[in-house]
Amino acid sequence: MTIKTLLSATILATATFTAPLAAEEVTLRAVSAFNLGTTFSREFESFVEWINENGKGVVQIQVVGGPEAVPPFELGNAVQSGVVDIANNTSAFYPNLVPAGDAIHLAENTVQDQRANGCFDVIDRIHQEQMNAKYLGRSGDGMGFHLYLTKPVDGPDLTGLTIRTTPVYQAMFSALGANLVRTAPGEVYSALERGAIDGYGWPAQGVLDLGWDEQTEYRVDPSFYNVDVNLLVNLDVWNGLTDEQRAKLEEGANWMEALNANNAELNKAEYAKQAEAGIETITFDEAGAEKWLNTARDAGWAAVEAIDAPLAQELRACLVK
Ligand code: 173
Repeated sequence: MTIKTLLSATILATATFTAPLAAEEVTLRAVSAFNLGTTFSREFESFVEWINENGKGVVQIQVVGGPEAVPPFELGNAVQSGVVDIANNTSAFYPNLVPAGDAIHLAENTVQDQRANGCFDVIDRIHQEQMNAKYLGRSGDGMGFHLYLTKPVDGPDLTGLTIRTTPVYQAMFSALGANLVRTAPGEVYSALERGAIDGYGWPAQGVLDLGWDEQTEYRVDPSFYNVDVNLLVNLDVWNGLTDEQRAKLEEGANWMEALNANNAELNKAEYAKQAEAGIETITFDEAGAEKWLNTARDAGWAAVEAIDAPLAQELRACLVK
């Protein structure tokens, strides 16, 4: 038995023992796709603390671990099958399950706007139908993605560069001529160190947390898209909870989403720290920036349309206003 199988079996066994009984406190087991204590797990861990504080006697969450517990690209399957009850995961790590999930990072409005205009329900519906998961909430709003490089570029042309990607950057960077290598975050540092890649896509925040600044010379501005890091609950587990337990989790998710408003300040602070760490900013001129952002948007939506045109249209209508 491998460690992973053992871990899965342990989680499964424990989950069975804690299967919800009416009106009793239930403990849900959660895994994050991102290293605990780093950006993209932090809001999730705050959500867990909030639930454990405010959900006493109703619902509790036990964090089992990060990518060392379940590899990021397998976490979608783990929440789908119920090996974990809750996942903190970005749509880019489960394109096999919800291919049109790529649309979420193309959003130009906030998750609060999407709750108000019905888009959140569409996103929830596709997660339920395609992934057997309740889409509970989102962190990351208000933060864009960047291209980080070990060598300079002088415009939006990535010909000849080998760039680490995920589905987030795939359509855009390949439209701009890059060679792409898809890896989990855990492989980026050594790929840079070996010179196997000339750069990587990553959000505005988190580079220093992961120590990648040691291997990074440049950040390309402007940023594009909107980060999505999602709270997903196995649908069978969700359906087995009481109304009170579900309401508490929803309340916690709303509380977590309010934290997204801090990202504007956090982005600025992170850019200052990157500069201090010696990362230079390459800022395209107006025409370059326009091409960069238009390619991001157009190639991004074209990729979602190629996956499911009617769904792309439905999502675009409520994600861009
Ligand atoms: O670059 C990535 O690994 C990625 O797609 C992502 C998405 C959201 C948050 C952090 C990283």
